[in-house]
Amino acid sequence: MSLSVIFTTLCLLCSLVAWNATAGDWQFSILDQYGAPLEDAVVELLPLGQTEAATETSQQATIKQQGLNFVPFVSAVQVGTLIDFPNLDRTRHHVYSFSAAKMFEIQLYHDQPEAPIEFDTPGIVALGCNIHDYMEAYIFISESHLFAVTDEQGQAHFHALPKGDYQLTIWHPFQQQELAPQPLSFSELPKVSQYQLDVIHRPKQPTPQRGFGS
Ligand SMILES: [Cu+2]
Repeated sequence: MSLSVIFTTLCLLCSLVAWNATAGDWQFSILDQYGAPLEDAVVELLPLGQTEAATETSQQATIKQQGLNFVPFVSAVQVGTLIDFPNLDRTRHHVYSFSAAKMFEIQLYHDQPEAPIEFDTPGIVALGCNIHDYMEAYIFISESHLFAVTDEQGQAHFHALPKGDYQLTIWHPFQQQELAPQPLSFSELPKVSQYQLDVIHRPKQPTPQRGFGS
């Protein structure tokens, strides 16, 4: 393929992407201090000066214990969400949190715990397991209904966002400093924003040893 053909193809792809971007889309790109895409960062948009739309039904979410780890590692939920903690492993787990936003424990169990846990206070909850010390996961409990967790490419997307003023909060479990929340305006035009976060680089969940805890 000649260079000009490649270039034309790329341009065509670019224009398709641009054409596909509809008004009201806001894309966030979160990077670490070295400029590498940062996965598992929470991006929260809190509408300012607007009344939050009341949630008709209580939201539900799931954090599995699978392969001797929590899945997903980071969850973002709206305050009032009920979270289920199904155990898909053959090993029993004992899930707990000592975080102020929600203290609870689910004693040693298999399969499905008796009832989901309601997360009724905004804040951060760190999860652990009494049996497997290395197990960890985080829940970001948001006052807003607008939040997303970045993917492997460090991307978070908001679609069909109403124009207005928002307070932006970005959070990561391994952040070295808290990024101050900042007010931002959104004009309904497709927008791309990029932010950098200083994080500690460590494996998010060490690979469990075979047979450990069983
Ligand atoms: Cu466990």
